[in-house]
Amino acid sequence: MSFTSRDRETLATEGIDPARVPPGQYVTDRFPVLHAGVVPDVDLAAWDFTVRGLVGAERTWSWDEVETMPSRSVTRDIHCVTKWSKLDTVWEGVPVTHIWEQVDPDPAATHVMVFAYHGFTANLAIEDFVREGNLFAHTFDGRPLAPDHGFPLRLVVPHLYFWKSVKWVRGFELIHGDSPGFWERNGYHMRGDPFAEQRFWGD
Ligand SMILES: Nc1nc2c(c(=O)[nH]1)N[C@H]1C(S)=C(S)[C@@H](COP(=O)(O)O)O[C@H]1N2
Ligand SMILES: [Mo]
Repeated sequence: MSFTSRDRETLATEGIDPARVPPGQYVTDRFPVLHAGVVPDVDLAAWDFTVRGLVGAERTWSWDEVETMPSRSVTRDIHCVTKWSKLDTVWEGVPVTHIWEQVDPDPAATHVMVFAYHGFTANLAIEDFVREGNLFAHTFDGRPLAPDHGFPLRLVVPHLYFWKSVKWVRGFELIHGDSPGFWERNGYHMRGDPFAEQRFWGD
Protein backbone atom coordinates (compact mmCIF):
# COMPACT_ATOMS: atom_id res chain seq x y z
CA MET A 1 0.00 0.00 0.00
CA SER A 2 1.67 3.22 -1.12
CA PHE A 3 1.01 6.63 0.44
CA THR A 4 -1.13 7.60 -2.55
CA SER A 5 -3.43 4.61 -2.18
CA ARG A 6 -5.23 4.27 1.13
CA ASP A 7 -7.80 1.94 2.57
CA ARG A 8 -10.41 2.72 5.19
CA GLU A 9 -8.24 1.93 8.22
CA THR A 10 -5.51 4.29 7.00
CA LEU A 11 -8.05 7.04 6.33
CA ALA A 12 -9.41 6.79 9.86
CA THR A 13 -5.90 7.36 11.24
CA GLU A 14 -5.69 10.50 9.06
CA GLY A 15 -8.94 11.85 10.49
CA ILE A 16 -10.90 11.23 7.29
CA ASP A 17 -14.32 9.69 7.81
CA PRO A 18 -14.16 6.21 6.22
CA ALA A 19 -17.92 6.42 5.54
CA ARG A 20 -17.08 8.77 2.68
CA VAL A 21 -15.58 5.85 0.77
CA PRO A 22 -18.14 3.56 -0.90
CA PRO A 23 -17.82 -0.21 -0.50
CA GLY A 24 -15.05 -1.81 -2.56
CA GLN A 25 -13.26 1.50 -3.27
CA TYR A 26 -9.79 2.69 -2.28
CA VAL A 27 -8.65 6.32 -2.14
CA THR A 28 -6.00 7.71 -4.43
CA ASP A 29 -4.34 11.12 -4.66
CA ARG A 30 -3.53 10.58 -8.31
CA PHE A 31 -5.98 11.46 -11.05
CA PRO A 32 -6.16 8.42 -13.34
CA VAL A 33 -7.26 8.93 -16.96
CA LEU A 34 -9.89 6.53 -18.27
CA HIS A 35 -11.85 6.52 -21.50
CA ALA A 36 -12.71 4.52 -24.58
CA GLY A 37 -11.05 5.66 -27.81
CA VAL A 38 -8.86 8.67 -28.43
CA VAL A 39 -8.79 12.24 -27.10
CA PRO A 40 -10.68 14.41 -29.59
CA ASP A 41 -9.04 17.20 -31.51
CA VAL A 42 -11.10 20.18 -30.30
CA ASP A 43 -11.57 23.32 -32.39
CA LEU A 44 -13.18 25.86 -30.03
CA ALA A 45 -14.32 28.06 -32.95
CA ALA A 46 -16.38 25.15 -34.32
CA TRP A 47 -17.39 23.76 -30.93
CA ASP A 48 -21.03 23.93 -29.88
CA PHE A 49 -23.29 22.59 -27.17
CA THR A 50 -26.76 21.37 -28.12
CA VAL A 51 -29.89 20.46 -26.19
CA ARG A 52 -32.33 18.44 -28.30
CA GLY A 53 -34.98 15.74 -28.17
CA LEU A 54 -38.16 16.25 -26.12
CA VAL A 55 -37.87 20.04 -25.83
CA GLY A 56 -40.05 22.92 -27.03
CA ALA A 57 -37.15 24.23 -29.11
CA GLU A 58 -33.65 22.89 -29.68
CA ARG A 59 -30.93 25.12 -28.17
CA THR A 60 -27.32 25.52 -29.29
CA TRP A 61 -24.58 27.59 -27.67
CA SER A 62 -21.12 28.45 -28.93
CA TRP A 63 -18.02 28.19 -26.75
CA ASP A 64 -18.00 31.99 -26.32
CA GLU A 65 -21.55 31.84 -25.01
CA VAL A 66 -20.80 29.02 -22.57
CA GLU A 67 -17.80 30.94 -21.28
CA THR A 68 -20.00 33.87 -20.29
CA MET A 69 -22.53 31.70 -18.40
CA PRO A 70 -22.61 31.81 -14.60
CA SER A 71 -20.05 29.54 -13.08
CA ARG A 72 -19.66 28.05 -9.62
CA SER A 73 -17.19 25.91 -7.80
CA VAL A 74 -17.95 22.59 -6.10
CA THR A 75 -15.74 20.31 -4.02
CA ARG A 76 -16.77 16.67 -4.16
CA ASP A 77 -15.50 13.11 -3.77
CA ILE A 78 -15.49 11.11 -7.03
CA HIS A 79 -15.72 7.34 -7.44
CA CYS A 80 -14.65 5.33 -10.47
CA VAL A 81 -16.15 1.90 -11.05
CA THR A 82 -12.58 0.58 -11.50
CA LYS A 83 -12.38 1.10 -7.71
CA TRP A 84 -10.46 4.31 -7.19
CA SER A 85 -12.00 7.20 -5.33
CA LYS A 86 -10.55 10.68 -5.07
CA LEU A 87 -11.60 12.95 -2.23
CA ASP A 88 -12.27 16.68 -2.29
CA THR A 89 -11.84 17.26 -6.02
CA VAL A 90 -12.46 20.91 -6.93
CA TRP A 91 -14.41 21.70 -10.09
CA GLU A 92 -15.68 24.91 -11.58
CA GLY A 93 -18.23 25.28 -14.32
CA VAL A 94 -21.78 25.99 -15.37
CA PRO A 95 -24.38 24.39 -13.09
CA VAL A 96 -26.57 21.86 -14.86
CA THR A 97 -29.51 23.66 -13.23
CA HIS A 98 -28.55 26.85 -15.09
CA ILE A 99 -28.63 25.12 -18.49
CA TRP A 100 -31.85 23.33 -17.54
CA GLU A 101 -33.54 26.70 -16.89
CA GLN A 102 -32.87 27.62 -20.53
CA VAL A 103 -34.65 24.58 -21.95
CA ASP A 104 -38.34 23.89 -22.26
CA PRO A 105 -38.72 20.21 -21.39
CA ASP A 106 -41.64 18.24 -22.76
CA PRO A 107 -43.51 16.67 -19.80
CA ALA A 108 -42.95 13.25 -21.41
CA ALA A 109 -39.18 13.52 -20.87
CA THR A 110 -37.91 11.29 -18.04
CA HIS A 111 -34.19 10.86 -18.85
CA VAL A 112 -31.36 12.46 -20.73
CA MET A 113 -28.76 10.97 -23.02
CA VAL A 114 -25.62 13.03 -22.63
CA PHE A 115 -23.41 12.95 -25.73
CA ALA A 116 -19.82 13.74 -26.55
CA TYR A 117 -17.27 13.63 -29.35
CA HIS A 118 -16.86 10.27 -31.12
CA GLY A 119 -20.38 9.12 -30.23
CA PHE A 120 -19.78 8.55 -26.52
CA THR A 121 -23.01 8.69 -24.52
CA ALA A 122 -24.27 8.21 -20.95
CA ASN A 123 -27.88 8.00 -19.76
CA LEU A 124 -29.18 9.69 -16.62
CA ALA A 125 -32.59 10.06 -15.01
CA ILE A 126 -33.58 13.73 -14.91
CA GLU A 127 -33.48 13.66 -11.06
CA ASP A 128 -29.86 12.48 -11.18
CA PHE A 129 -28.93 15.01 -13.86
CA VAL A 130 -30.63 18.22 -12.71
CA ARG A 131 -29.21 18.26 -9.24
CA GLU A 132 -27.49 20.82 -7.07
CA GLY A 133 -23.73 20.41 -7.42
CA ASN A 134 -23.74 18.85 -10.90
CA LEU A 135 -21.68 20.92 -13.32
CA PHE A 136 -20.65 21.26 -16.89
CA ALA A 137 -17.11 21.84 -15.73
CA HIS A 138 -14.40 23.71 -17.60
CA THR A 139 -11.94 23.94 -14.70
CA PHE A 140 -10.32 21.38 -12.43
CA ASP A 141 -8.17 22.44 -9.49
CA GLY A 142 -8.09 26.03 -10.71
CA ARG A 143 -6.89 25.23 -14.25
CA PRO A 144 -8.68 24.60 -17.55
CA LEU A 145 -9.40 20.90 -18.01
CA ALA A 146 -6.50 18.94 -19.46
CA PRO A 147 -7.24 17.38 -22.88
CA ASP A 148 -7.21 13.91 -21.23
CA HIS A 149 -9.77 14.94 -18.64
CA GLY A 150 -12.30 16.39 -21.09
CA PHE A 151 -11.19 19.79 -22.43
CA PRO A 152 -12.99 22.07 -22.96
CA LEU A 153 -16.06 20.88 -21.04
CA ARG A 154 -17.14 17.78 -19.15
CA LEU A 155 -20.11 16.80 -17.11
CA VAL A 156 -19.48 16.20 -13.39
CA VAL A 157 -22.09 14.09 -11.57
CA PRO A 158 -20.25 13.22 -8.38
CA HIS A 159 -22.99 11.18 -6.65
CA LEU A 160 -22.79 8.46 -9.35
CA TYR A 161 -19.84 6.40 -10.61
CA PHE A 162 -17.58 8.59 -12.65
CA TRP A 163 -18.37 6.99 -16.03
CA LYS A 164 -21.53 9.16 -16.01
CA SER A 165 -19.29 12.25 -15.94
CA VAL A 166 -19.01 12.57 -19.70
CA LYS A 167 -15.78 14.12 -20.94
CA TRP A 168 -15.69 16.28 -24.09
CA VAL A 169 -19.42 16.78 -23.72
CA ARG A 170 -21.32 18.36 -26.63
CA GLY A 171 -24.85 18.35 -25.28
CA PHE A 172 -27.74 16.18 -24.21
CA GLU A 173 -30.98 14.80 -25.55
CA LEU A 174 -34.18 14.59 -23.52
CA ILE A 175 -35.82 11.20 -23.92
CA HIS A 176 -38.86 9.29 -22.73
CA GLY A 177 -37.88 6.21 -20.73
CA ASP A 178 -34.40 4.98 -19.90
CA SER A 179 -32.01 3.82 -22.59
CA PRO A 180 -28.43 2.58 -22.20
CA GLY A 181 -25.47 4.78 -23.14
CA PHE A 182 -22.02 3.58 -24.15
CA TRP A 183 -20.81 1.84 -20.97
CA GLU A 184 -24.34 0.84 -20.01
CA ARG A 185 -24.61 -1.16 -23.27
CA ASN A 186 -21.30 -2.77 -22.34
CA GLY A 187 -22.38 -4.22 -19.02
CA TYR A 188 -22.39 -1.26 -16.66
CA HIS A 189 -25.39 -0.51 -14.46
CA MET A 190 -28.08 1.86 -15.77
CA ARG A 191 -27.79 4.14 -12.72
CA GLY A 192 -24.43 3.55 -11.03
CA ASP A 193 -24.86 4.57 -7.38
CA PRO A 194 -21.44 3.85 -5.77
CA PHE A 195 -22.85 3.53 -2.25
CA ALA A 196 -25.24 0.82 -3.47
CA GLU A 197 -22.39 -0.74 -5.51
CA GLN A 198 -24.39 -0.54 -8.73
CA ARG A 199 -21.44 -1.48 -10.92
CA PHE A 200 -22.80 -3.94 -13.48
CA TRP A 201 -26.04 -5.29 -14.88
CA GLY A 202 -27.85 -7.14 -12.10
CA ASP A 203 -26.10 -5.31 -9.21
N1 LIG B 1 -16.38 11.08 -23.59
C1 LIG B 1 -16.08 10.17 -22.65
N2 LIG B 1 -16.28 10.49 -21.36
C2 LIG B 1 -15.98 9.59 -20.40
C3 LIG B 1 -15.49 8.31 -20.72
C4 LIG B 1 -15.31 7.99 -22.09
O1 LIG B 1 -14.90 6.87 -22.46
N3 LIG B 1 -15.60 8.96 -23.03
N4 LIG B 1 -15.20 7.41 -19.71
C5 LIG B 1 -15.82 7.64 -18.41
C6 LIG B 1 -15.16 6.87 -17.38
S1 LIG B 1 -15.36 5.19 -17.46
C7 LIG B 1 -14.51 7.46 -16.33
S2 LIG B 1 -13.98 6.57 -14.99
C8 LIG B 1 -14.22 8.91 -16.32
C9 LIG B 1 -12.76 9.13 -16.12
O2 LIG B 1 -12.46 10.50 -16.07
P1 LIG B 1 -10.97 10.95 -15.95
O3 LIG B 1 -10.20 10.34 -17.11
O4 LIG B 1 -10.99 12.44 -15.97
O5 LIG B 1 -10.45 10.39 -14.64
O6 LIG B 1 -14.62 9.54 -17.54
C10 LIG B 1 -15.87 9.11 -18.01
N5 LIG B 1 -16.21 9.95 -19.11
MO1 LIG C 1 -14.66 4.38 -15.45
